[in-house]
Amino acid sequence: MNSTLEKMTSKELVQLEDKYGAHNYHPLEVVLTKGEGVHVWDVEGKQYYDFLSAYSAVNQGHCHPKIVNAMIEQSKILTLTSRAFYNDALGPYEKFVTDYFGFDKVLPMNTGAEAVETAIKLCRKWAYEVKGIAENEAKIIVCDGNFHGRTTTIISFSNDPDARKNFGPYTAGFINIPYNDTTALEEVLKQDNVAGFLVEPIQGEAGVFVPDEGYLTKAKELCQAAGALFIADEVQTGIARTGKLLAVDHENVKPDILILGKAISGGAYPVSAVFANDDIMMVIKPGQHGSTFGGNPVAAKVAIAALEVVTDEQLAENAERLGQLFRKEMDRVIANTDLVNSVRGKGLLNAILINDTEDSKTAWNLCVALKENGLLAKPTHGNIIRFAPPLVMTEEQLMDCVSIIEDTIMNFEK
Ligand code: IF1
Repeated sequence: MNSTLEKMTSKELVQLEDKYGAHNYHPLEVVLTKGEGVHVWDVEGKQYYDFLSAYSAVNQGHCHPKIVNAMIEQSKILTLTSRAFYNDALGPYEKFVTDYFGFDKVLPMNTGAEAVETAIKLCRKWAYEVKGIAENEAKIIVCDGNFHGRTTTIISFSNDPDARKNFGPYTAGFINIPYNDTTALEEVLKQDNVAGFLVEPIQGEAGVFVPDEGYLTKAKELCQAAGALFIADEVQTGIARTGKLLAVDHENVKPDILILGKAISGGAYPVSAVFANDDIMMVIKPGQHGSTFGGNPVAAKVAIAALEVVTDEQLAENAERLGQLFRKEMDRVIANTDLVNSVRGKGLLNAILINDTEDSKTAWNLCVALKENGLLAKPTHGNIIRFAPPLVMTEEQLMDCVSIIEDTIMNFEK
């Protein structure tokens, strides 16, 4: 096979994945080869608007030159030392990123799931060594409908049968309560041995479920009163996606532990991070937690560049403004169709609810039609379609996308 002479077709590439890759995904049938800003191209050369942004990792747009350049330049000098030695990129990154998010300390990891695991370990250790909970008794409160990643511990407290079933035995020490329910939280915080509350400020996988205003404020207050840590998983909602740098900023709530991933690197490289102040973070001592790749020099340089782009290009402000416009336009479209029930979301993390059952193919088929018309999105939970374009989108591009979505909905036949 000579890739410069024979270019493979989409169909051939799909067949390769099907034959040689594990079947742990069911992708939309489009094979991408290039991305730039809000656009991606398939191997046949067709251009699309990307309305998934790699699940909100590519907030800064595909192949942002500043981020790519940071990655290339650092890759030529030093890529990995492990944490057995110091490297000259990590300290400056740690100073930059803790200033940026307003915490004493950061613990660098690579993927979102690893960062969630880190937060869980940190919370437990704090509970035993600072709060004084008896060994192995700590409990962490989590919400029904959560999505925090794919590790054995994390799926132990998922309610999604696909994510969980036949992966047991499960990790103990978690209590599930309904999302967006401060009464339930207050009740369960009365139990002994509660170490913390782990929550997504907006539930992503649950279908972009935005809690009531005041939920996060009240939840933080209740945690504080009970001496439990408020842990925000902003892997998906963070980095300007919802119209503020962090989704908790909408209510000016400061988490005790903040978890970031995805767009902290602009999707160029796996970078995640856990933030806390010294009274919490300093319970972890040398040898007690780590990662070969976490805090590597490329990650450090890429993350600084990616966060500078967020500030320089005012991506939070853009997400807020375009998000308002998008929901207004969708409301107008929805008023004229029976196919869609409603639109919800914050900033540029939105979803439309299709007027059909969860087991119907309607949302999937609508995504196929959107793809034909040049816009890529993916259903979640069968009848919900998530719309999360890169935040570097212009108003003109957004209105172009609204036309594509409107035309597709209006011409769609079940
Ligand atoms: C997949 C959803 C998005 C996350 C939150 C931690 C992680 C994620 C709040 C773990 C990851 C992903 C992973 C992706 C699908 C996806 C997702 F549909 F499941 F909900 F984004 F919308 N916390 N979310 O959303 O981060 O370890 O993956 O880096 O393919 O599983 P990771």
